[in-house]
Amino acid sequence: MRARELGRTPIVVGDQVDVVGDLSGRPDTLARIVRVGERSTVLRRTADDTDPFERVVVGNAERLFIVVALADPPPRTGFVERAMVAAYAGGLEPILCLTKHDLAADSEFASAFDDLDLTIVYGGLDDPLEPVLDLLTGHLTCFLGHSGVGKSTLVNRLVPEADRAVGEVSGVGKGKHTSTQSVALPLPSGGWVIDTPGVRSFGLAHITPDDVIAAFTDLAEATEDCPRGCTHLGPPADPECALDELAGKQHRVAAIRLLLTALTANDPW
Ligand SMILES: Nc1nc2c(ncn2[C@@H]2O[C@H](COP(=O)(O)OP(=O)(O)OP(=O)(O)O)[C@@H](O)[C@H]2O)c(=O)[nH]1
Ligand SMILES: [Mg+2]
Ligand SMILES: [Zn+2]
Repeated sequence: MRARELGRTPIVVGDQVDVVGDLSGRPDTLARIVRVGERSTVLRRTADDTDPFERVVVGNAERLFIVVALADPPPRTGFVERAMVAAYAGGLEPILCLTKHDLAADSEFASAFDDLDLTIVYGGLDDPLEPVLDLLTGHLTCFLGHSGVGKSTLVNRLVPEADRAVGEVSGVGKGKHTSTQSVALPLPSGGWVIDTPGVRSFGLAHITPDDVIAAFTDLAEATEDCPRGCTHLGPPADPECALDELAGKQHRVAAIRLLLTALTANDPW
């Protein structure tokens, strides 16, 4: 249990904590969490884009697996972009993990992210595990995605003892989620995966365009020349944005502006 002196300090999956007391785990023993370590990364979300209350989803994760089914439920680029924004703002490396390739053989979905240097891996039931393991081994990785995309199914293949419940696809925005709590599981090959409950919405009220740009050092430097309050979207919103002056990088600028557009779209679903 948490020590009283921690007050309302949130403790989330992935946190490093100091514990005192009886750590044997025997019946009637007690250990207390007395300190939460400083987090090296923080994945945060809000309920929607106006909600002032932000919650920490996971601490210290190095990588964010954005898990998206190619069908059932149908994929949405907006969700991936928003998850990427949250990853960059929190210091995590985003990776797109596509499932259910068997249900939607030839998909154009991933091509939307061609200019974003986004690593893409297939993690569905028919896909080999090695490419997934190559990305996970030795790291703390958080799985994030809508309900029913196959997060727990993949976790069970990676950590057979995990025995995570998997469920029917209930349709985004309705029905129940199969996983209701986040759980961190050690990979046999080293590292950890965190299975999280399906997200309905992913609000970004706490993130500014500059938080996103900061993840791209070359662009961040250039934006020092932007006018105050520049949202870096370019004309017409920002006619004097310095990103427009970056020779040879306009592909990248356009790609990052897609993320910034998702951030300002105020469409948390
Ligand atoms: N056809 C097909 N079905 C899959 C694949 N991956 C998962 N499923 C099925 O999709 C359903 C939902 O899978 P889950 O692993 O429970 O999904 P989840 O993302 O953990 O869902 P929540 O816990 O609600 O967030 C199950 O019936 C799985 O068998 C796949 O690659 N192909
Ligand atoms: Mg699940
Ligand atoms: Zn700008």
